[in-house]
Amino acid sequence: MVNEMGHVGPQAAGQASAPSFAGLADPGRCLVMGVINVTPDSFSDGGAWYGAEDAIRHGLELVAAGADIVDVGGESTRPGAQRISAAEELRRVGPVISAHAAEGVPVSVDTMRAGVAEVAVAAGARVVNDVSGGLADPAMPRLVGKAGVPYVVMHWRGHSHDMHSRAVYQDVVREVREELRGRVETVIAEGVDPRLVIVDPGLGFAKRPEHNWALLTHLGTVADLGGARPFPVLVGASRKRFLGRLLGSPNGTPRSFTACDDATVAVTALAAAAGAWCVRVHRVAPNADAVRVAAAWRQAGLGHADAGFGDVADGASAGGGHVNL
Ligand code: PMM
Repeated sequence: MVNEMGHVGPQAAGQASAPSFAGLADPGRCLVMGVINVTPDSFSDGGAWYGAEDAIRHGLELVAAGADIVDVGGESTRPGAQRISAAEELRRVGPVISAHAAEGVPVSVDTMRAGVAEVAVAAGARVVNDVSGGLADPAMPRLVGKAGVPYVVMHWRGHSHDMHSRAVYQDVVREVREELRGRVETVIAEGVDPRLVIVDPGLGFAKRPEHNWALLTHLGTVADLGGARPFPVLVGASRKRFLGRLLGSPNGTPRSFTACDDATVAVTALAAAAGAWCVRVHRVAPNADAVRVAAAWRQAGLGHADAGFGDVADGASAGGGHVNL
């Protein structure tokens, strides 16, 4: 299929069959990506799997619980986080990636650095997940293009230490889509195969709660990037602060991160029913159930013109009988 950028695009995420990528499962439903943060300071699980042995054990537990892929990251992106060196990042993620690859587990590497991505792919990572969408390290798109692996291009406006000041939008859905579109055009021009591009609205990254909700209810708009066909979408809502705020106490105290796992499952069900390609989550088992429920929901709706609800906030009915992306 050809999208507005004039490129052959990926298979539409909102079609009955999801896009498939070599080396990744293709179960015909939204995939579940289990998070392994090999960091002392990630906002939701910092320090829990900081040592390689703990991280490897945790990752294999995530796989046993139903993860289709594990996402290994060594650098915290929590609001206010300072950067670490590339050497330290590699020291953290290298052994964890190798150990999972040796077990045949599909691994993505969560990194903004081309040098780290290169070593990670050589160690067996099958996806590069770049929260900066190629902005933090201009060498990244070319490296990913050469490696020929799927590339998650997330919407990002700058490093974590001051991202809150950048959370200013007139129309967040339109602006995120346009900025992502610019990034996708650039990475394709740098050599990334358009069929290997996955987009991500970047929930919580230079986004206030109302921005996250608007993006979640317009995943289809974000995914199509203004073109004829959507790109696959990855959604990373798990344990994020906007869920804690929603569920906080009447005096305004947010819920703790780990007490937001049920809310994460609710978002997973909605996003998967809306056609998301993958959800990135900390607790895998209930989210693995939720994507199966959503797949049955979508399947049952196929062929029934009144079964969908399109981009939720528009109240539009989905033409294909299931929720459109
Ligand atoms: N969020 C975090 C880290 N990596 N990657 C993608 N593609 N999308 C996200 O939303 C995302 C990410 C931060 O969350 P964590 O610290 O709990 O891992």
